[in-house]
Amino acid sequence: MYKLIKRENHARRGELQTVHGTVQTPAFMNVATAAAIKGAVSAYDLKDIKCQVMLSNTYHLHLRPGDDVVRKMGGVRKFTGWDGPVLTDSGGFQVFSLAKLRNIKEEGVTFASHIDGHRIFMGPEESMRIQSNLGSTIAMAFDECVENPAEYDYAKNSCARTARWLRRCKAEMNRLNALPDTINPNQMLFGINQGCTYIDLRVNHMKEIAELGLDGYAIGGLAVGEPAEVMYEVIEAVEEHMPQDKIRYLMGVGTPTNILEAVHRGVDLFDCVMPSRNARHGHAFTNEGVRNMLNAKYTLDDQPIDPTCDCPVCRKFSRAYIHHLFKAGEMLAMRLTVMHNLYFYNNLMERIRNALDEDRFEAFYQEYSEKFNKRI
Ligand code: PRF
Ligand code: ZN
Repeated sequence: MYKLIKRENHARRGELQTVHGTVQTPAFMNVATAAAIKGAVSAYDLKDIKCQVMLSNTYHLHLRPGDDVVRKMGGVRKFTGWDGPVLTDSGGFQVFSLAKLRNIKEEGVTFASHIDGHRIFMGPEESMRIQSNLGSTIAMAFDECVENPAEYDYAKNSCARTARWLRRCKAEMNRLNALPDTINPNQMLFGINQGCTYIDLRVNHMKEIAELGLDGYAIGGLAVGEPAEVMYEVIEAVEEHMPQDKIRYLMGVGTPTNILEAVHRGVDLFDCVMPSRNARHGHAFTNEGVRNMLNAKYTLDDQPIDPTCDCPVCRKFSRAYIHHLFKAGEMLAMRLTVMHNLYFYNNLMERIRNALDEDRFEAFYQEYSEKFNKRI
């Protein structure tokens, strides 16, 4: 259940109560696609980096090790050792972005595995059954993430189908949650808004799915190549029609600046591979902007990555050491930089929450929205 605590203009401070713990929002979810955070970060480390929610993937875990295996091992929380809330993405997005030779029909999607090419069918019911086997706290509806750009007619038909799929997801989840041997009989379902960049499609779709009384609502199909300004316009248009008493999740977004802009427009929940992916390329997020740890200027720099950061990495290691680890190709370089970046994101959300609690989010937003984008 989502509880709205307070608002500052459109920005919202709230909490999401789940059977696996309460999530303070706005919040960032730490991406563990194949039940592992890339960069050798384990459940062991997650509390140290202020993680509240872990995110895993239906598509990846269905292919490997198989959701039947994860189920037998007690679900994704027991399997990974993370005992807090877990959100699983439905596979919709990954089927469309990773799998080859897709064939979309009313029933669902047939596609070739990106691992060995074997053909698989996934529709709303299959996605819900897999997510039920994974035993996640929150399951995402099975959707089609419409490509950008897309023809209006294509987007319109796809959107209507995603809405029909959502009803099927809801019915299947109700059935699964009521079975006697379900890992998480309280699994929640979030619906996903689509409609490409067509405002009328977006708004109609949102109005339609808002009536289903789901546990939360996501905005999907953004950050897929459209300019940031277009993304912000879509959020503004859709947000007006999102229920106030339900959590709002912007899928796969984004930079610290994108997150601030979205919180400013009324979004509560985020996930993105950026902190871990950028770290693996030596890019560290800081309060002053993005630092490239491969830069030779750090060879003899005894400062931490970010002197204002109190993460476990910044408390102990110098830029010089991390620079050396990257140059030497040591995997510790990635692990330390991923830990710092995830902490930066989770801590950014905490700073946003504190600012909202103290009625100074607007000032915080003004101070940082540009700064975070700089390359230093
Ligand atoms: N749908 C699903 N997962 C997603 C997206 C989507 O549209 C996106 C879009 N940025 C990221 N992850 N199911
Ligand atoms: Zn740090």
